[in-house]
Amino acid sequence: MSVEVERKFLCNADTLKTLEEIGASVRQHQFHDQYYDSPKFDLTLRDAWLRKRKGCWELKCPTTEKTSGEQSKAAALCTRYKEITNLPEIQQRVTKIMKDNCEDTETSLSLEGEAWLSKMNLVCFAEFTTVRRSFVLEEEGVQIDLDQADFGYCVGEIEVLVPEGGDVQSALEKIERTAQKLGLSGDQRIEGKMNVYLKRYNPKHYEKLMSQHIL
Ligand code: V4E
Repeated sequence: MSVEVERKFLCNADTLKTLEEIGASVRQHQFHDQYYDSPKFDLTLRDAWLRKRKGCWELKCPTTEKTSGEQSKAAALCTRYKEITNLPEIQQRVTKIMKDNCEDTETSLSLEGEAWLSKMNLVCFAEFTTVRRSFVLEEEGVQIDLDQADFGYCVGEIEVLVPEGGDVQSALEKIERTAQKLGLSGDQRIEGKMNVYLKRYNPKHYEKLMSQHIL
C-alpha cells in the first residue's frame, strides 16, 4: 500500500510552456474509469473511492497520519489518500465500511469474477475517459499529469507516491518546489475530475459530499 500525495492545478498555456521547458513529456495514454458505490453512497460518504481502471481495482481511502507541516499552506493545497490495489484487501475494507452501516454483509468473499459487486450491492455511479500526458522532472519521484476528461474538464496534478510509513513531509516539500517551478501562485484547492463530474451529473450527491467536507 502507498500514500498518494497530490496537488491539483489549473493548466493554462503558460504552465504547459513551462512544463515543456523544464520537463520531458514521457507519455500520453488514455484510460476509462468506472467508480462504484452502493445506491446509498456508503463508500463515498466515508471518503472511500472504489474504481476500476484498465481492468484493475483501486480503492482510495483517507490517511490518518499527521505531519509536522499539517498547518502549512503547502499541506492545505494537497490531498493525501491511501491507495489500495490488492483485491482481497479492497474487498475486506469495503466490507468493513458497509458493515459499519449495515449489519448483514458477510465478511468472507470468495466469489467468481465480479460477483462480489452485486453481493455487496455496488453499482457504477460515474464513468469517464481521460487522456493523460505525464511528465517527470529531475526532482526524484515527482510526476506531473495533465488530464483531459471526456466531459470537458482539464486539470493538472503534481503527485508523489510515498510508501506506507514513508516521509509525507518531504513529499509535500517536493510538491511545493515543483509548484514554484511551474509558477503556480493560487492558494485555493483546485477541483478534481470527480468534483466536476458529480456537480454536473449528480448535483444532489455532490451537495451532500460538499456539506460533509468530503469534496
Ligand atoms: C474524488 C476523490 C477521489 C477519486 C478521484 O481521485 P483523483 O485523484 O481526483 O483522480 P485521478 O484520476 O487523478 O486519480 P490518479 O490517476 O491520480 O490515481 S480520491 C479522493 N477524492 C476526493 C478529492 C477531494 N476531496 N479533493 C480533491 C482536490 N481531489 C479529490
